[in-house]
Amino acid sequence: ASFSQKTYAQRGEEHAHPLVKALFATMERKQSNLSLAADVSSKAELLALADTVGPYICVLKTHIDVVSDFDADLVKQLQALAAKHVCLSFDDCKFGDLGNTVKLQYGGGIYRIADWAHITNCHVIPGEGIIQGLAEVGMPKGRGLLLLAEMSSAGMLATGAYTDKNVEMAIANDFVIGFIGSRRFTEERDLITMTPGVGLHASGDALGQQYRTPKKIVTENGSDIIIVGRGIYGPGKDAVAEAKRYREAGWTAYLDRLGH
Ligand code: 5BU
Repeated sequence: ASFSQKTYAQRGEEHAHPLVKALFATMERKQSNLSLAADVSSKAELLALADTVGPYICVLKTHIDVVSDFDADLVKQLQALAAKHVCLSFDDCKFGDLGNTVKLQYGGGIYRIADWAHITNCHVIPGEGIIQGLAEVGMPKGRGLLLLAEMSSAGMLATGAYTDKNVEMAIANDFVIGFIGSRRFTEERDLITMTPGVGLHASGDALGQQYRTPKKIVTENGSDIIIVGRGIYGPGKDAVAEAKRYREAGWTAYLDRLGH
């Protein structure tokens, strides 16, 4: 059977990577394939959002470099919240440089992404060396990498042969656990797809973002995790109510895919 036809629980049992096993187990237990994109610019807002929405998500996605009062204590508190709510941390930093450079960026600097983010991602524009560089830092720590096989924005250039190359590289590299993209890309091994640009109402924003529904992404396209930001915490929204709604929509779309 296609991976899209299997339950998250079964895929977790059959998966070789401990991080992916843990992710699928969390998804099943919390009945959530929802990741929160917590793009807020202060430490207090980020911690408050992570704590209130934490019960409804499987992955907390950050852009840690947008937090204007970032400090080491923020990381400590985020780790504690991830443990409290049993969700994984994903920093969406989209590395894109030479293997040697990304090693420095991933393991060091002020953010020390590899020390706390279970998942990160990269563009493969420099070639396979970027995966090897990140793997040297992340593999010993049990981390996982997503390749940016596609993006959600209007006019994005990751298409056709470039997307296919991402898939080839993912299959060939154990450090890669999946993709950012809009669909399931391969049946060769169980690589997860996480999809940003998901919204129940808005069709996009003024800067190129495009939204599709959980039904389109999960039921029809076979993606595994929906990533939602402003649909949950945007102006005038009740973040807990919206998180519950997106969790329900994502999970229903998954059950529909299974034919339940
Ligand atoms: P939104 O508020 O739901 O539009 O937030 C989407 C998030 O996903 C935001 O953090 C983006 O940086 C991120 N994103 C995206 O929207 N599209 C992409 O192709 C990739 C990341 Br990769």
